[in-house]
Amino acid sequence: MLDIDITEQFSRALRNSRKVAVLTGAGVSAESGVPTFRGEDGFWRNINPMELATLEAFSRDPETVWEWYLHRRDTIRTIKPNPGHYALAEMAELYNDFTLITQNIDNLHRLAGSDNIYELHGNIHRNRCMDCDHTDYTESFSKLPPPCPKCGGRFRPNVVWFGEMLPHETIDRAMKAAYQAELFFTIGTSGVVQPAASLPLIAKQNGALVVEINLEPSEISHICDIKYHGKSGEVLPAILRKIRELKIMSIQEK
Ligand code: BV8
Ligand code: ZN
Repeated sequence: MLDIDITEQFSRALRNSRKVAVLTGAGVSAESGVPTFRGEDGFWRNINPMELATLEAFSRDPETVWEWYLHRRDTIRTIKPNPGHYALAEMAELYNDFTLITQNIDNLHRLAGSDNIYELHGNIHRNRCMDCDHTDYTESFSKLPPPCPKCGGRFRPNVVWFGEMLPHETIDRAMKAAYQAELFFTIGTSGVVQPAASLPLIAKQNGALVVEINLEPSEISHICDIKYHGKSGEVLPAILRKIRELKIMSIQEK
């Protein structure tokens, strides 16, 4: 069981923060077996995911893009949340105001019991009609995107592709949570993709203590006050244990 060093500043923030926000990326699901986006394991049939996750690729070759999502749905159906997902779900119970913002579309935070989740880039299990906006959880296994059950239009995965706007309400609420946070965690993200990667900076600029948990330094490490370079599935449970100890100490001191 990993034991981690906690600075006095971090322990004060863990004990006293009322508003906590968390941004997660593909790295938080890596220990569940979900390939990350920019790691070696992220490629599919030697195609870079960045080239597949676009409307242009889907319009040009719907079959290949649709098949990539079917392949990822199949992978995700077989995997489970890891201790990092569960630790975040339990951490949320220990704070009045805890917001979980994820770039991931794999639904693992919800499976681990988290709620109040902002899925910035959508959810892989949902489809959306490009003509009438109807969305549903069609578990379609057809080789080609199925027609929309409502209007017969063109169905697509209900995720945000590169070059597409994020759902307004979701990103607005995520930015508000970052703005108001006293303690902000950025976990398992390379900090490359915008506007998600700007959230830690918004938190920092508005006075939050920003803590990074990532396997290696990222594009946003330089703005983080505290950095744990390790596996989120090990570091998060260790932080959860510290929070519990601190909360018990606070009760005993009263
Ligand atoms: C938008 C859904 C307005 C699909 C995804 C030029 C400059 C700046 C920005 C842009 C630009 N040109 C275009 C843009 C905007 C673009 C962008 O940011 N591009 C980047 C690449 C430069 N953004 C957009 O297009 C967004 N829309 O901005 O609209 C607009 C429009 C046009 C032009 C300008 C503006 C929409 C972005 C959403 C794209 N969709 N996903 C799908 O998944 O199929 S993003 C995709 O990347 C995934 O969601 C993924 O989560 C996300 C971010 O990647 P990470 O999560 O960080 O994953 P990554 O693999 O990179 O890193 C994992 C990290 O974990 C690593 O650091 C690794 O070390 C670590 N790790 C690994 N294992 C562990 C671990 N850490 C801890 N524990 C472990 N065990
Ligand atoms: Zn439709």
